[in-house]
Amino acid sequence: MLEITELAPDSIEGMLARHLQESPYSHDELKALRRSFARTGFAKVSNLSLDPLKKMLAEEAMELLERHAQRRDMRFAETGNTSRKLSNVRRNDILAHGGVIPRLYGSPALLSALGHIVGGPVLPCPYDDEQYVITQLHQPGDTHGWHWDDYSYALVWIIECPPVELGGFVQCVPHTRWNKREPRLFEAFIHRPIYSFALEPGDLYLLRADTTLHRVYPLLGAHRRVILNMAYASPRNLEKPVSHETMDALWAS
Ligand SMILES: O=C(O)CCC(=O)C(=O)O
Ligand SMILES: [Fe+2]
Repeated sequence: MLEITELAPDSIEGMLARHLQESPYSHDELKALRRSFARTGFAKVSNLSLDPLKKMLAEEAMELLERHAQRRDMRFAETGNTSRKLSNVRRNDILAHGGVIPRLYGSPALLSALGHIVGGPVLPCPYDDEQYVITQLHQPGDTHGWHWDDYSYALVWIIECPPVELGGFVQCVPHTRWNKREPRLFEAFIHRPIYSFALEPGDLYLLRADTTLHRVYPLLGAHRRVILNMAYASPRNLEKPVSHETMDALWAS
């Protein structure tokens, strides 16, 4: 692992490592984040990054969207036929044409900070295509409908987001399992509470994405909501094969 002193101080990775080394959360705040993550599958971790980095990342994401976004309108049997109405930029286009996002994704300082919150190792996603994706909702009714992710953790950077009354907030049903042949979403809704979270541009949140059923509430009008999702694996994901049906279809060209 690179020592912080080996990173150029003005490099993107260096800025993030220095920020994280100064510990953006107190002991008590960290405890509260861990508790929220374990209980609800969700933790707002906006302080993990700093404003200049958020700004660089947002500018890159908006530029990539303009050039490489693909519109999707799909439903998946594996998640109970819930909708995906959105535009996205795939990982390979982000890697080929971006700089900030691929460099932040693998930052050892970031992985270590995330590990402190989840209470175990957080690893780069072994399936390259799912490592990161930019997603835009921008038409009335656009939604990233109820689903689980293939890998354990998602770090989501909120780049643009309408006020909560206009939709676009996140809902979670934690401690649920994805059976791809029989997803039975309604059973999850009946047996577990649904938690809802408002978000603003500049927020970051961490999700236990493989055991938390989650969605983005449909937009009520033509407002723009843009996020970058960074997916990470747990050691458990590396032990048994993971299939990728919904994500392969969603990110296909
Ligand atoms: O847009 C969001 O906040 C969540 C995105 C998400 O669930 C995903 O990309 O898998
Ligand atoms: Fe997701």
